Amino acid sequence: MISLSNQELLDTNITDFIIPSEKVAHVQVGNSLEHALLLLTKSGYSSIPVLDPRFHFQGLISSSLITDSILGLERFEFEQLELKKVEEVMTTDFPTVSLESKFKEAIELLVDHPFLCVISENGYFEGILTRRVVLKHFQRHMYKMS
Ligand code: 2BA
Repeated sequence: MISLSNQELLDTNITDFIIPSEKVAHVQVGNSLEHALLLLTKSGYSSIPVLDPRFHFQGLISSSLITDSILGLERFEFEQLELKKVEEVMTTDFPTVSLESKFKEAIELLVDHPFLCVISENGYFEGILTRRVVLKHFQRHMYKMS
């Protein structure tokens, strides 16, 4: 059974837990796969957002999508890295949340996704909500309850 305080937690707005866009590693539409792979490698993240020049969210790019896209029949075609653009390879098949979203919705989505992109009404990229931040908040809540 869910107690009142647990219900309050589930009804909490996600806004205060967002990592803001300026702190999120990202690439822009038009960037080459080589640039994206460099950024992914340097940042240590396995997947990052793709934005347009006006900071509108377009998709996600990951190291595995990149390596898969340059895999030929017998070898990796590394020369493709500078020829292909991120928008040719990024995925658009994932859920996003809004500034109005609550923890309950976010938790359900974070089961299958390590982070969620937070998008405003006009498609502007506000930042991300990560599993780590949500789990940390839950941990704090658990200790307070015990
Ligand atoms: P992953 O890159 O697969 O990272 C999985 C977890 O490993 C992260 O979980 C974090 O706990 C740790 N980690 C990986 N790289 C790190 C780094 N450079 N610095 C500190 N910790 C690192 P979460 O923090 O829950 O992040 C979930 C996912 O959100 C990450 O998956 C990544 O795809 C994305 N992400 C997190 N912070 C980001 C940022 N500032 N910019 C871009 N993407 C970010």
